[in-house]
Amino acid sequence: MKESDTTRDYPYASGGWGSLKAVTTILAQEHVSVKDSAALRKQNKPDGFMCVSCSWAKPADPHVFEFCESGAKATAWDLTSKRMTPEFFQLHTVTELLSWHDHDLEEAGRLTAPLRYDPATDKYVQVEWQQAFDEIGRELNQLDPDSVVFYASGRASLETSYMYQLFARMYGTNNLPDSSNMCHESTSVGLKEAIGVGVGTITLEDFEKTDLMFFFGQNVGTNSPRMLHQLQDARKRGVPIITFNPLREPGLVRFANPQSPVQMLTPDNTQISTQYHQLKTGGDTAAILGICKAVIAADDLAIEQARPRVIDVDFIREHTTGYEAFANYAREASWADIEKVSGLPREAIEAAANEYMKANAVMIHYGMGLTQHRLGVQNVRMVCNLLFLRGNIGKPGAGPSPVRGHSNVQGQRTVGITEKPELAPLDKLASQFSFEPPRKKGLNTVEAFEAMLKGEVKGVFNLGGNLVRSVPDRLRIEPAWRGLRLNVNVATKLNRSHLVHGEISYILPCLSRIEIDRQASGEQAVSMEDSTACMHGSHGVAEPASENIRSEPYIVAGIAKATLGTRFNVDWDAWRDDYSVVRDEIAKTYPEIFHDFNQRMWTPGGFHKPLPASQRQWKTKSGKAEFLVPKALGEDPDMPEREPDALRLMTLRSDSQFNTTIYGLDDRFRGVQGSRMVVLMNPDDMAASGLSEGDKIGLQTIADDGFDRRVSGFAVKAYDIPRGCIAGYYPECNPLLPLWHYAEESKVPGAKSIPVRIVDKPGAQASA
Ligand SMILES: Nc1nc2c(c(=O)[nH]1)N[C@H]1C(S)=C(S)[C@@H](COP(=O)(O)OP(=O)(O)OC[C@H]3O[C@@H](n4cnc5c(=O)[nH]c(N)nc54)[C@H](O)[C@@H]3O)O[C@H]1N2
Ligand SMILES: Nc1nc2c(c(=O)[nH]1)N[C@H]1C(S)=C(S)[C@@H](COP(=O)(O)OP(=O)(O)OC[C@H]3O[C@@H](n4cnc5c(=O)[nH]c(N)nc54)[C@H](O)[C@@H]3O)O[C@H]1N2
Ligand SMILES: [Mo]
Repeated sequence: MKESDTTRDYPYASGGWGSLKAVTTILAQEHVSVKDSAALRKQNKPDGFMCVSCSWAKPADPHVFEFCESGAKATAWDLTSKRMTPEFFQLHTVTELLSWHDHDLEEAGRLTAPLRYDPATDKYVQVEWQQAFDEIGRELNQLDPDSVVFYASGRASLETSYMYQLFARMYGTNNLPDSSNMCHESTSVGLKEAIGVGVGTITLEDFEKTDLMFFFGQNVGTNSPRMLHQLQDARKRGVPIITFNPLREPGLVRFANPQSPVQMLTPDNTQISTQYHQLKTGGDTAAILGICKAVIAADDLAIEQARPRVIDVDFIREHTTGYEAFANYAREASWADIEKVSGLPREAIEAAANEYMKANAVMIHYGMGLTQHRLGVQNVRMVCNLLFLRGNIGKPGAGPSPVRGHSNVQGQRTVGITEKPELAPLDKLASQFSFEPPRKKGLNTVEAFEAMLKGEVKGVFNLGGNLVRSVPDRLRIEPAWRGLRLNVNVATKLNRSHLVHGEISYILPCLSRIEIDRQASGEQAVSMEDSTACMHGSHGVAEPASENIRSEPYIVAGIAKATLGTRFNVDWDAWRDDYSVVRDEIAKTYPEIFHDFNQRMWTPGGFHKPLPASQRQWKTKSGKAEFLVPKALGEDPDMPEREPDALRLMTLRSDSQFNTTIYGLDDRFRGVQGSRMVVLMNPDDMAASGLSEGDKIGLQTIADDGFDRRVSGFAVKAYDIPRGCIAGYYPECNPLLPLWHYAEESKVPGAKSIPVRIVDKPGAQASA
């Protein structure tokens, strides 16, 4: 058993000099000019652009450099002076480019002109914009709308997203999957059921009022580093932070603030986690249940001894349903089971419970470590159960905090990108635009690929993203993707999904949000929603990468017009020329959220979307906040009990990537260098399998559907991770993740627990 409730020293604090050095390195690598690098000063500022990396909140009073290492890398990646011109595509066939590494494809620079695949030469060839729009419109009109999928990756603005969903619905389908289908959909489903809104309820001010924070399965130092500012301030006030994570993540252990030179020169950087519990992968329901069990036991004892109650009796009585059933389940659960599934000793869980019982206002931050499991939705419900016990929602300093991924992934949902008709304001759209929107449920991401494997999907429109890399089961998906009739890609850079072309494939290069967007009515701004449900305006500051690239609204409007003609009551040209007109329409559709949108978008710190749950109003089925009795402690129906050597593989991000965009091959925080083909493993598991550091192995998925999923060439690296759990990188490991291995209620792929076995051990015959 690992020592689990102390925090050992770690040589690589996150932030700090290493981080500044990484920023200057990437600026040099991308040949970003001094003039353009000045853009960094405008990042996440009220008069500048909103970062294209993560969706963490943007404060009203930003720091001088309100960006982090990851954000600076993302900016440099877009501002690169490298270009992928039509001449580049004349020199390289698609077949040749398919052999390039993901990193090299994007590293070759920004796309500069619209391109169409030419089967005769196997090359992408430049076309005129209008020609592209016309052909795409013609093709779409020949396809059955239900056989076309409109994916959105999460970066596109509120304006673009609103236009996109309207276009898809006027065209005739609710097939509007997005990246959150692989990400926080477990949150959208779980929180909606439990508290009536599918998003977190905390804001930045809550950090000043909280007196305890938890982290479950979120890697702040790598994936939302600007949040470290709030964590550090809270730690200075003495707020404890309790982390549950199988890996000892350096970014959750300590933080050196690069904006504080004094701190960087002294070893006295801030300790982040005051308790660090290395639970087993998939052990969160068990661990949270253990905390709840300890709280309920303490409350039972208080009743017996006639002392003040431990649970918030008034909150539970007035605001919740299902408490008794849940409490009984927790009372009856055995510590032996909880210890076994969580991999944590009872004392460790009780130590966390003791802090919880002392605190008056508690926030729970969480990420992919909770959502990307077969029981991902249940994990989210367990977070709510724990919060409800002491009324930790709808009061200052308390609440659930799902830390979102893409910079506008939450906002896309807010303005109608969803495959679920009940979540879109269809009646409103019908009257606003005098048309009959489709009412049939659309396909989410997993369903879109299930349908594609059956040959039912003929066209895919990708508003960003790199689906052949980011979705599960790459080896099954790529051949199906090749069978598409139409593949339209709006993108800033070339990626593999563009190269695995269909019969007719387009690459339509778009502006990055960092760039100045000039339209007929002048320079345009756009807007997005951050992880705390605040809306922000953003305007570009850098010159566009090419004169021949277009904004996302321009491209969506152009294709919508070419497809729909004058059949509908939308002046797409007017929307294209002036985005404030689009914002007026958004305000009409959603007056409570977006009234006076054009003025309010420049509110410092953003304007907040009203969330009934934060006022203790519950838009749930029962009208109350709902406790849930978990259906299983941690049981993963795909994890074979019968195979004792089975390992659970979690797939992770490094600090040198943004999803499928690979900036570099190092993972500085985890001490991995020069290759992403690495498996992190407990030294005892290595010994038991006869492996030494650096040995090359293959992994094979344990599944009995007759499809052999394996990836070879991983180097073994000893790591501080519980036995039976291993870690590798996403997207390299995606061929191992079966498409059907997902959370039942949300269909989020179980990317954090793939059952695998080791194959191709050194010295052994390759196994069958
Ligand atoms: N630099 C950078 N920033 C990013 C991204 C990026 O790729 N690079 N991606 C963006 C996107 S789209 C998203 S969704 C977010 C993702 O950000 P996160 O939610 O932090 O996602 P991951 O990096 O996938 O890993 C999450 C953490 O979960 C832990 N974990 C794995 N399994 C379990 C488990 O069973 N239980 C618990 N408690 N923990 C577990 C892992 O050790 C890891 O520390 O980041 C966003 N920000
Ligand atoms: N095994 C495993 N699989 C996972 C995950 C995991 O943890 N493990 N995480 C999942 C998660 S959380 C997510 S969010 C998905 C992400 O999946 P995707 O949305 O498919 O992937 P991204 O890598 O975010 O998309 C990158 C591409 O977007 C384009 N792009 C970049 N900026 C812009 C822009 O401003 N506009 C447009 N139009 N295009 C742009 C570029 O061409 C770039 O190549 O992957 C999921 N897949
Ligand atoms: Mo994500």
